[in-house]
Amino acid sequence: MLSILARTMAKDLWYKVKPCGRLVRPVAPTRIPGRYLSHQEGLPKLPVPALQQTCERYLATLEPIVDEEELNHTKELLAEFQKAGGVGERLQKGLERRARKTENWLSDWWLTTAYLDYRMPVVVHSSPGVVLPRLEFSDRQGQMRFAAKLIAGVLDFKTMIDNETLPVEYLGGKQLCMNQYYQILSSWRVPGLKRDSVNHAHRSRPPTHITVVHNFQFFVLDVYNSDGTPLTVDQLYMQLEKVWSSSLQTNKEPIGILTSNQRNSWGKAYNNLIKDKTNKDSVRAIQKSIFTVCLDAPMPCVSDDLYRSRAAVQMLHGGGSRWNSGNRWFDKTLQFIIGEDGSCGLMYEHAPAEGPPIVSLIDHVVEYTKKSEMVRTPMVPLPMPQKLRFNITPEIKKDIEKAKQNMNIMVHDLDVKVIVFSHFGKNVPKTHKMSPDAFIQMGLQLAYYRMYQRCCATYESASLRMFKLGRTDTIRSCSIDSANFVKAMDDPAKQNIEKVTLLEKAVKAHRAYTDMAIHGQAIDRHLLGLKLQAIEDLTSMPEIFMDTSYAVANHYNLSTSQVPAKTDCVMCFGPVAPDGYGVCYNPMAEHINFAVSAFNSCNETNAAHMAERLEQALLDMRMLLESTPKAKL
Ligand code: COA
Ligand code: HC5
Repeated sequence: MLSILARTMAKDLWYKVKPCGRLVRPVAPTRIPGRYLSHQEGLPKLPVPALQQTCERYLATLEPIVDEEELNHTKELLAEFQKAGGVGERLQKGLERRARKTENWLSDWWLTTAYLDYRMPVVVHSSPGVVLPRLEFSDRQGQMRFAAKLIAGVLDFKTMIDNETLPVEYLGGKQLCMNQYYQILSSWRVPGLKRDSVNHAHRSRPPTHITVVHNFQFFVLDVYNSDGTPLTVDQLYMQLEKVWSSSLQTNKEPIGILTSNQRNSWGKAYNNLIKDKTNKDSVRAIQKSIFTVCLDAPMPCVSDDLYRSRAAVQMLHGGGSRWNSGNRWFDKTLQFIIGEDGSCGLMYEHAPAEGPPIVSLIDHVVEYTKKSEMVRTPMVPLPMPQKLRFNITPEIKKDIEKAKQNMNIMVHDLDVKVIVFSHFGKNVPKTHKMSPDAFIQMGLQLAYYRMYQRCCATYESASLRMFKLGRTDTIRSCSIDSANFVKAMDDPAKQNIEKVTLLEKAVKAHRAYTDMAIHGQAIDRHLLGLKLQAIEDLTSMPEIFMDTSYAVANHYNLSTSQVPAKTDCVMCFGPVAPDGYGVCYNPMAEHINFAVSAFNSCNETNAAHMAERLEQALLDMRMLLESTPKAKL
């Protein structure tokens, strides 16, 4: 059989996927029944913005980041592109047709473009990490006890997913698409030679096991009793003890490190790995598990103020082949990571879902682990968790060695600084009647400008989940208004009153862009859609996409994302440009957790310096607002 069956993440349908990776007609729709579906059906469809609106807005976002000559050139290209009867109009019609025919014109394209076609390793370049507040334990018993509670907490959340009793989420007063919740458990990514795929265990055969990895050795752990009830915390604890004592050897091949490699190389190694039946069965068991739990070896000790930064890299890459990078299966959608020293968190493979569903799972699990354990444990003996075997041929060994080398290069290259900005949180911007998110983004703009004396293309994630199967669009935080503010802020010729007015204007403009983005009227996914439509139509690439301005606009020196959580956790991800920063933040009421990342191989960037500048910028902005009496405004 030439074609294989795979399930797309974007739609809850079975598709045939040809070996080339192209999706073809659905063959046997399988839909999730009940409340979920009726909610989903009530959601609006993602609109296609008007062509002229996108062209105008695109030009406006270029103004602070390209020079006048480039801007004028782009203006001409855009005029040509959008003229009546021109290429733009034709592509726009194609997009509108696609929007009529599909549930979401963007989601399949986005999944393939942003994730499945992206060939860099998922580690650092795609998969985010989450660090939980440090736990009290500092030994193996504590680690096991917490792991057992965490597993029970995730299973409790899973019950809500299975019963479709998850509370529907809201943004800006509108209900959000809940589809991503149904994609995060029992799913996995598969490497391909040119394109990856994401898969999800079939609902008619739901898995009942998780995988646990310790000292690079994987185990299948059944987490349900024969009557369908989940194992209790005590039962899970006993099972984890068994896993631990069956994996004491520390000289095992770190097979999981293969998943950290560049995707084409891993695709090739994968095909070779699963030629062996034992290996194939073991890989399948990991893939189809509900999630993975990584019981990590202790990481190097650091002082308290460096702890969070060290924990962030533990979640992002595991510290290298000497430490815990082999104690992972990076293609698994969800991996919970628990160290012996009280470090705890998770990493997730990004293709199936955005951060917010993962974080709401975390919030639930953290609350669950705080509850006292009342459940009585049945006295039935449980089977030994099954150790997964791998036959390591010389070729596989060579692939492992290569993956170790590449991983260690990535580890050395990633610079992460976590700061807890403790001076204020959402409270201060709110008292000044400003959007906290916009205030933080302006802080980032100011920090960047002070460091480089220029503005840069800036990405902030905006949720499109108001729409059926919505993922994200881009809020371009660098605007004419942000540029006016950052340039004025340190200008001694400017009065404070003028600076306040410019800050207010910049914050309002950012909030307005956010509203436009979450309502499906931003420019980036529309431009991407027009470009992909041109590829699909086999027409020549419109010049606006081959233009220097387009390259500058998509070179994000600042790649940022707000992921709010109830739990005081730190979220982190790597930069998306070799000379860029990744900045993820969790704004709480009275403090803000920031993780700033950069690459050591770039001489111009430094995560700690950027974090310091950011802290100073936010303090200076507050000082400005507080030292300028309201009466004068
Ligand atoms: N005066 C007083 N309060 C204000 C205000 C103002 N002018 N503007 C906003 N606020 C309040 C809001 O009411 C809100 O109150 P709450 O704390 O009670 O909820 C709070 O400040 C936060 O609002 P704001 O800072 O404006 O941001 P937001 O919560 O609307 O979030 C985005 C903005 C862009 C982060 C959000 O729209 C979004 O898209 N989130 C998803 C991002 C995502 O998916 N990230 C992960 C990608 S993997
Ligand atoms: C646990 C927090 C994860 C946040 C991840 C995130 O923000 O991913 C962005 C997804 C998107 O489509 O905007 C991508 N980004 C990391 C490059 C900002």
